[in-house]
Amino acid sequence: MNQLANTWQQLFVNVNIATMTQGGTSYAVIEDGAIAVSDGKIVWLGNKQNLPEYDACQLTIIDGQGKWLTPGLIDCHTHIVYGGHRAKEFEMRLQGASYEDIANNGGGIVSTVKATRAASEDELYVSAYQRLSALHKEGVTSIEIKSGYGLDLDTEIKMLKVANRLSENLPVTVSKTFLGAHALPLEYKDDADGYITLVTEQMIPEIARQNLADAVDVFCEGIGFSYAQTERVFQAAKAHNIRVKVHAEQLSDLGGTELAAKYNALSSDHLEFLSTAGVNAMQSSGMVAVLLPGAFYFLRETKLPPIDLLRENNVRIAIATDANPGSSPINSIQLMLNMACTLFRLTPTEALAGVTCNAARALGIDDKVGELSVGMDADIALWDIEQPAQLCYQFGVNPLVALYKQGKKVI
Ligand code: DI6
Ligand code: FE
Repeated sequence: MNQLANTWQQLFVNVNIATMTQGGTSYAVIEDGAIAVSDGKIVWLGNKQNLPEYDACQLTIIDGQGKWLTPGLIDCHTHIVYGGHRAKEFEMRLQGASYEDIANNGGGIVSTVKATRAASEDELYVSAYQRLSALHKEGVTSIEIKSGYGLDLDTEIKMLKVANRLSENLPVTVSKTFLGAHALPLEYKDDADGYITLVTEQMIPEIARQNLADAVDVFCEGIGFSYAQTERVFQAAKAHNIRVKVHAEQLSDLGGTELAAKYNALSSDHLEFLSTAGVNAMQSSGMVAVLLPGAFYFLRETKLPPIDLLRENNVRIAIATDANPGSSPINSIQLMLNMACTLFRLTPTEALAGVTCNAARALGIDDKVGELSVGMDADIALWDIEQPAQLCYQFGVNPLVALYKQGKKVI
């Protein structure tokens, strides 16, 4: 008997595997494959014909009955912790008000800030738990959650603690992002620079001290923060050894992406107005382009991100829900797979890479998750499909059959 196979605890057989080991250029399929798992990690994978001899009595065999395995899905950009909702604003937009009009009139993000400050940690936890559960039931095993609806130190910390609690109570890895520079709170109405001083001199140091954030994000936009203000936040993050990322070029081009590239950012997100110079900066820095079709759809945007240019320059593309109460109240990663193809004309291969390997890279966790290969965590989804493109093609019938987190069956 093979020595290695002695240590196996689980073995998936009779499965086709979309390993997602090639960035977006292919599903990197293994037909009639097998995956062996030990201590929550993938220890063998390949074609069934090459399986070493193993003792079937010593391990749990999972017969996939010819179905498909993919990596557990990753939603790399969300704002799922917040109080209240913005249905009223939705109605106003239907009557002609723009997202920017509403933001400039004290609605928008600031109205969610009010509700989030008023909510207890438990209340925020309960509503965010529902949102994360919905994503998890669609196959999500890793997620990024941003703060940014507190805009004061206590509420920002409250949000990040809720994100921690979610990771303790659901089998989902949570990457936490501090987004203090999301909007200007009312108490700093005419003093954006003063607010940035609060973010850089008080919030970031305290959040770093409590180890509450894996990354720092800024909304670099006309209705958010300027290039210079964004840079001040990046400098503070750098001083505390925290990676940065940016919401940039969503409604206009302020050059936020080029700036983020200088700070070795993980990703730049939205990107509808990204320039050629921005694409070039992404290419040379290796940043991931995170596209958010839900916000594009919900805000009825018309300007597409420069997808051909991103492709030609081999910039990795990730897809995420941007789940939030204002611009994407959509807690469905499967819908994003569909919208990435229908709205952004991504291929199904690119879309699936966008919620697996490239999403992992956008979070800096691609050494552990996002593809199925030896040494990676056994975060594995089993789907009742005949080909991977079905994950993007159809929406509304959930084809997830089973979900494993570090080898443990969680659905
Ligand atoms: N861009 C977004 O898509 C969300 N935040 C941001 O900076 C929207 C947040 C909201 O409208 O509540
Ligand atoms: Fe966002």
